[in-house]
Amino acid sequence: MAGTQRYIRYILIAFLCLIIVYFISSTSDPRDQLQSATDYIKSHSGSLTAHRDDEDEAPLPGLDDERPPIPLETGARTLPSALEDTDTTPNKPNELPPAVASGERMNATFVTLARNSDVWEIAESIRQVEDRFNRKYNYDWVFLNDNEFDEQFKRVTTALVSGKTKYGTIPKDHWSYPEWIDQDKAAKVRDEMREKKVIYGDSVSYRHMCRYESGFFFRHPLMLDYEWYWRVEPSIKLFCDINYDTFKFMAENKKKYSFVISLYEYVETIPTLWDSTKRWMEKHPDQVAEGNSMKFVSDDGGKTYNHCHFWSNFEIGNLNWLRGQAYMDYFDQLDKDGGFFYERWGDAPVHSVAAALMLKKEEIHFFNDISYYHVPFTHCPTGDDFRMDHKCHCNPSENFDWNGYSCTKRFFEVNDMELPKGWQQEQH
Ligand SMILES: Nc1nc2c(ncn2[C@@H]2O[C@H](COP(=O)(O)OP(=O)(O)OP(=O)(O)O)[C@@H](O)[C@H]2O)c(=O)[nH]1
Ligand SMILES: [Mg+2]
Repeated sequence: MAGTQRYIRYILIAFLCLIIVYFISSTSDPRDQLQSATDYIKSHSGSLTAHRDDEDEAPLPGLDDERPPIPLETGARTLPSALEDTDTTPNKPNELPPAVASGERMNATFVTLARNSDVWEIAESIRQVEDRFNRKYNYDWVFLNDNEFDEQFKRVTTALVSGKTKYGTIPKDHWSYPEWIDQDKAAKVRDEMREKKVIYGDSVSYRHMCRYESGFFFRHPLMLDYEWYWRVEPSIKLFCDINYDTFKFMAENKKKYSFVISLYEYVETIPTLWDSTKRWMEKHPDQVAEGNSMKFVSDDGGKTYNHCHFWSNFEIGNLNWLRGQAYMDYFDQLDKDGGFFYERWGDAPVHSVAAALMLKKEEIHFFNDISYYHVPFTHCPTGDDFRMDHKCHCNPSENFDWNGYSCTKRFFEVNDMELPKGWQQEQH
């Protein structure tokens, strides 16, 4: 019995060896396969050209002439000239910027305020920022939360960011009612705003968020290590490549604050913001800059606010400016006056009014080349050539810049800047 089993095992091994020998000897050179594929296309060029009605009987460019097969070692990047001449795919190789940019880095970080439940929306934003910019620069990313970040949030975001990631919990007293706030009065305001259907008008957490972004994020211990920040919110999009270091640009050009979209604020959310601002100006006239952008925020030399503001869900700015005496005095005035809770002051008008009044106008920059979306507005750079050169995928008909509710044209006028060529055609 044992002898028979051994005999069968020998036969099986011999059979297996035969199969292996046959397999090795029958595998042909891959170059032969490539050659025969070319021959196959050639032999079918008649049927392909039959669909073209512009050139009767003309073969597809390149398919007619005798050409050597594509050498394997060149890979897909070097196309035979026959294919380069066509206007079909594959397109001519269009160089991507280098994987990592050379040169020194600035002392800068991305910063995001988020809840654990925002993880997938912020993941989307990070991927956009990394693909279009940060994969080349590897800047850090600070995440801040009024609760502890959970493991999933940390794992997902750490995997996506090319720089270091840091996770901070916000101290309680930066995310709660200051002692001087009458909470019953604040609750009544929220009820009224709910009735009037003011957006986020009945939300307590939204108010803490706006107050935090107005006066605290730049003082978080994790932020103290940095001089520059780029704020990123969940579910934003970037539509064009950014092939230079935006932080370095800010530093070299003496910029302190920047924006991509500007618009008018809902009046119901900030009825007395300007009164508070005027109180600060009266107390600290020395903190109001000469050559500021008052004209951007007021049409009557400072008597009233025209509600123009930079949309702060995107910001690249200087943290030392926000941590400086003037901005801190301004924030303290607003905080004491209580409008974060008795109204619904947003951090966007707060940062904007501060930038407009305490910075020289040349210190505020419009990043035309950072194409951006945050629901519901898009900034898509004006000019076809620019969009092609920077591999933009935004639809220019969705550009908000020249819309009647945008304040960007006013920014150009205040700064004597020439409007970009073609802006009229892209006015919607
Ligand atoms: N940790 C924390 N983050 C918050 C809270 N509320 C908002 N945020 C974050 O604060 C930023 C602004 O909040 P959003 O809800 O985006 O406010 P918005 O941009 O005015 O409104 P949307 O149109 O909803 O985007 C985002 O980065 C949010 O993730 C909160 O209660 N806790
Ligand atoms: Mg948002």
